[in-house]
Formats: sequence, C-alpha cells, structure tokens
Amino acid sequence: MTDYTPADITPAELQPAGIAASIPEGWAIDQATDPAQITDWDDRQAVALIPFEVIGGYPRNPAGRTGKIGRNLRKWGENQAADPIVVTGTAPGRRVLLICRDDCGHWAIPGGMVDPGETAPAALIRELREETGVDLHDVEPVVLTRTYVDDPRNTDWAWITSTVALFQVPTPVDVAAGSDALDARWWPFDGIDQLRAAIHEADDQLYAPHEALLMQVPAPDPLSAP
Ligand code: RP5
Repeated sequence: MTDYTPADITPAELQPAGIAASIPEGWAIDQATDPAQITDWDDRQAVALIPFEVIGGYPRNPAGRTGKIGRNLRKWGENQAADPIVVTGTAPGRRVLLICRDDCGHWAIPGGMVDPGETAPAALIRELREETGVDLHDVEPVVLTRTYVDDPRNTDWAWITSTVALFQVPTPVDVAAGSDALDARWWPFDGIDQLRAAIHEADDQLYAPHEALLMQVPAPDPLSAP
C-alpha cells in the first residue's frame, strides 16, 4: 500500500486562532475547525448538487483524492457556486463575457458562491451584476450543467460545485469590472480553442477550472451567419 500524505492548505484565518479572532459567531461560514465537529451532514448531503459520502465524520470529495486536506473555502464538504456564461451572437463571431479575477489575474466566468438561503438562479444574477455591472434579471438563462468544479482550493474535505447557466444577449452590452474583478471584457468565443488563443495572444491566461464549464456551451450555428 502506498503512503498518502496530503498537504493541509488551511489558511491562517481558517485555523482555530484565526476563526476565534476574526470570524464573528453566526457568520455564513463553518466555525468548526474540524469536519468531525459538524452535526448536520444529513441535511448537507440532502441538498448537495453532487452526492458525497461522509466516513467517520469526514466528508469525501466526490471527485476522489486531491492530495490536499483542510479547508480554504467557507464550508466543509460541498460549497455551491453559480457561474453565469453570457454570450452575444449565435453565429461565428460570437463573444463571451469574462472577468479578470483579482486573486490570480486569470480570465474567468463572472461567478461566485451561492449565499446561505439564496437560490442558484438568484446567485447567477447577483454575481454577474456585482462583478460586471450587467443586470440580466429579465433574461431567462438555460442551465447547462450542475457540476463539480476543479478549483485549486478544493481538498479531500471541502470542494466547489456549480450551477452553470447560459445567458444569450442580443448585443455586447457595456461592462464595468466590479467586486473581485480587475477587468471585465468581451472575448471572441466561437469555441474554446479560439478563446484560449485570444487570451494567450493578450499575454493572459484563461482560469483553468472554467475551461470545462465553457466547453458545455453548444457551438455557434454556422447557418445563422449573416
Ligand atoms: C470557481 O470559483 C467557481 O466556478 C466560481 O466561479 C468561483 C467561486 O469562487 P469566488 O469567485 O467567490 O472566489 O471555482
């Protein structure tokens, strides 16, 4: 049997001393500093986007081992996000709205975590408005997938899943970078290869966990070309 020695990636603010010093009781974050202290696993499992097991008090990442333990997310177990993919144009020449994340400088879908008590559809609209200034509350999105996100903050005990939805808009509306975003911009998006190439040409990078999400968008229809 091979040894498994995962690294603990819990940052100082989520270690016991950090939580005691800076996170007030009742905040929407697990105060427990060990998953074995969580008492409502049944409830969490019942509402999970992706089913997961809890063994001996420890939630098991449904994607398998990550080589990491501890927590760099709000909660132990599943952390639900919402990712709005906004595109304009249905034929070749289509574009997609991305933000430049302020934590890593990579171009990403303007998504974020679902707040406690909030629905995923509401989080899609809120995150988009906060990060890009674009308000699409009157556009009906198409849910593309509910999926695990291969985020670098995932560990064996805490991970991100997301509701990924497509918003089609008739024109590339004005955008303004907001919270968590250094920039917001429309990029060419006839497919993932074109998007990746355009971002590389600008000496930038696509946020790797979002490649798989963007690949869920159907290809534009050549028959709709003007
Ligand atoms: C990604 O991180 C999700 O797909 C979502 O876009 C985002 C949520 O984290 P924050 O942007 O709130 O840091 O894994």
